[in-house]
Amino acid sequence: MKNEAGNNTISEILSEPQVWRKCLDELERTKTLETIRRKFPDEVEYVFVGCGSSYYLAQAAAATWSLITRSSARALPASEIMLFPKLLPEPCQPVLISRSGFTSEVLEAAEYLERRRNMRTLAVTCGSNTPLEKLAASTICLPAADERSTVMTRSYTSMLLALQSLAGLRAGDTGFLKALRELPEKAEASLPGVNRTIQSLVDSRTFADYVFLGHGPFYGVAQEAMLKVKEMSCSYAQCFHTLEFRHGPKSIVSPETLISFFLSDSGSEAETGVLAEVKDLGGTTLAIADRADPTARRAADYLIELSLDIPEVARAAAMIVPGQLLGFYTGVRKGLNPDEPRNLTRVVVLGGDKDGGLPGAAT
Ligand code: F1P
Repeated sequence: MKNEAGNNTISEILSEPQVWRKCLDELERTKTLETIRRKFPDEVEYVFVGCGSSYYLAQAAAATWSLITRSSARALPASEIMLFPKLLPEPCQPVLISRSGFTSEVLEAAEYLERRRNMRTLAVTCGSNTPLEKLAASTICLPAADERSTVMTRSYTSMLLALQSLAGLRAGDTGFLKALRELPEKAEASLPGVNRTIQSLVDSRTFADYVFLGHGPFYGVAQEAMLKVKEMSCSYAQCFHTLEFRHGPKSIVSPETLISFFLSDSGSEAETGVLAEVKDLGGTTLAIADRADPTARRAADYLIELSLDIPEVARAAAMIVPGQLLGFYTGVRKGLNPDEPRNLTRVVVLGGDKDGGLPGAAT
């Protein structure tokens, strides 16, 4: 395949349903999650930790954990643990998320938690034999989900699915676990239509800036969509909880701003109310839903319906894919190469510690 701009990234995005199936099958075959389930406590607060995309993944994982296991969970950037360690609740169960397993802040957090706070940590990564795996008490490795690209796409969704599966296992929620197992096949069926809709949206016009809105498990998804558009298209993008958008940020609404709504079931009426309001204010709207109600249909300039018909929390991984595609096609339209995003490297290694970083890591 000739080396067109973004070849690696688009093929990794379009491979997601197959990679999800591969990762879930491997976790099932090795019984990794059952082993992890027995090793870690139930009754403490889980704290999901990461950087960049992996922090936004942590947000979606923490919301999933709270909703599915009914026990409290939160997300923190790894740098917060480094700089404000007292923010960490005591006791808690830290879960450290890093595609590479080389990111300095995550390694520093792992070292601090394991050695200074004597906490056993669970790590989730796509790398093999990484410094993170050496530091953590247990590690979930998903090598099939790793990417050649700098930006995280299938690694975000696959690591999220692994953590959602662990939550379902912990809660004994067989319906949720079944929905996650069905997701790859259902998402594979809707992906070509989603891809075409986003391509035609980007082909139809460009936007001055982007806003992404979501609640619950879809807030971390909206955050990640914001980052994908920033990383791959160097566009200005913001993210808010949907109803928070009313409290000031809506002053920026204009036809040149594309405002994307990740619509949930639980918050559908309230979220669709904001969608209708933004449309009335003259904003350009993209609604991403499983199935859109008549109000959403009327207010959406562009509409993605995933039609997965599975419980909303199980849809989180599939909901980010339109955001990944929006960032990709917008970048290509702007003449950029999403495989080589401006100013970015695959791994952020602070202080130039060459041993700790992959080739090309920032210092
Ligand atoms: C985290 C991360 C990515 C970002 C870029 C630099 O990496 O910040 O989220 O997109 O690739 O690294 P990791 O800790 O998940 O490997």
